[in-house]
Amino acid sequence: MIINQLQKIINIKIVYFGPALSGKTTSLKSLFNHFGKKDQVKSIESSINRTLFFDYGVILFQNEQWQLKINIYSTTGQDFYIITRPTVLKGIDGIIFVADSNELSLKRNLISWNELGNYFNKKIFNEFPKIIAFNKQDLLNKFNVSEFLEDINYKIYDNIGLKYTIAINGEGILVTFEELLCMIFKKIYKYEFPLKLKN
Ligand SMILES: Nc1nc2c(ncn2[C@@H]2O[C@H](COP(=O)(O)OP(=O)(O)OP(=O)(O)O)[C@@H](O)[C@H]2O)c(=O)[nH]1
Ligand SMILES: [Mg+2]
Repeated sequence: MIINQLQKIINIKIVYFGPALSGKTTSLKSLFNHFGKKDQVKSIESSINRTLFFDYGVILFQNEQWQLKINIYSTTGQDFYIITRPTVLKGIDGIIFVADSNELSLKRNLISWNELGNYFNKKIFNEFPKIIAFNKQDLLNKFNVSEFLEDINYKIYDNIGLKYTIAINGEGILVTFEELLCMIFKKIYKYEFPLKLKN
């Protein structure tokens, strides 16, 4: 988060992360669709619609004084471009981990979750605002969520939420985004608000 007191702009960065083809790009586009900004997502894709580097878009909120600029990215799930992922994760304020709920994808979700954790200091990652969005809820052959949560040792994490989404029709996408924003702001108030009162 970057707070520019002079220009009255708060910059936030949020990333959709997850295994290949879990629905990261579809989730991001669906979110922008909610705000009527679907055409404003910048994507670099292969000829078969796979994300090459990342997708990116900005959503702006404004009150009389302050502008809130939310920069939203999705990483590529293609391992060939793995080098781009830590770069996209730099300076982030929150993560939406898009899990593929297909029962055949359980292991790929676990590998991706562990990879994500390895980009951060353990303590920071445990406290970091993050939501696991179990996407593709429309599928019939889904894995058991409690199995996944047990495998990642869910209980050790603070600031973590669980949501269920169907990115192809937008179900659960906005509420997931809103909950992550709440977590991010709660964290900032907790740590920064008392400091501000001193001035
Ligand atoms: N059934 C179903 N399919 C979905 C859902 N969300 C995404 N998909 C499909 O899953 C495929 C991959 O979606 P993408 O959004 O491109 O996935 P991604 O995670 O961005 O993929 P990479 O960037 O290549 O890693 C597409 O065919 C989507 O239509 C969903 O909620 N349900
Ligand atoms: Mg993608």
